Amino acid sequence: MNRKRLILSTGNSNKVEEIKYILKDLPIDVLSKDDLGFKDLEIEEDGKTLEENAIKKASILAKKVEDMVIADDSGLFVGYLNGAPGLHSARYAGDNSNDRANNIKLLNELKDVPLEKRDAYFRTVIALIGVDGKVTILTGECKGTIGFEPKGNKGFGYDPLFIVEGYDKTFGELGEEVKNKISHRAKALEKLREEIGKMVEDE
Ligand code: ITT
Repeated sequence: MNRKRLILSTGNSNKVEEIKYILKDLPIDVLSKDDLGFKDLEIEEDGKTLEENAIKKASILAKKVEDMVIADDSGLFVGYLNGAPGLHSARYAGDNSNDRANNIKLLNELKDVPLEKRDAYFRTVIALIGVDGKVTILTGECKGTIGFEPKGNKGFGYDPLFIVEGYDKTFGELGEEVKNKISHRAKALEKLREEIGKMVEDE
């Protein structure tokens, strides 16, 4: 029997690495859209929620392949900033922004805000589209605090600023082995693993 394939609809190579690492023991082949030659497939994220964006990213690619597809839409929600950058985490510092510019903007927005008011959480929403077109949503969250300066050079995005609850260290310092066990994405992928396990068993 051919091994099943799961295609990742994301242009973010850091996410691809994390997802492949977390799902490495599943009895399926995990491939990115770049692996399949869809590198140039740009999908505008114009939804009003992470869910809408995740479903849009997954369904556009699902129409082009005959395999299961997932997309991940994630954001950092800071309490003091009423949930910003949230849905706009990727482009917080402007349309052509990058991780560094986003981190600088976040630090500026929280200038002089004391530690006890710097609570935040990451949220990941994964949309899974089965070969029958069925959509399943899986979510994960991770709580923490925004630090006063970047620490550590592991991970990506806001990781160097995000001090993980119960660890006293940023994801940038903790590194992939810890992050991929406890992160928002790891939690959503743990649920995905169960769903896919069921699908593989059912056949
Ligand atoms: P795709 O849409 O192609 O998957 P993206 O980078 O645009 O890639 P999102 O729309 O989900 O991804 O944007 C989320 C942004 O939030 C991302 O660019 C990072 O800046 C940040 N982010 C997401 N997950 C993160 C994580 O695990 N650690 C740190 N920052 C993260």
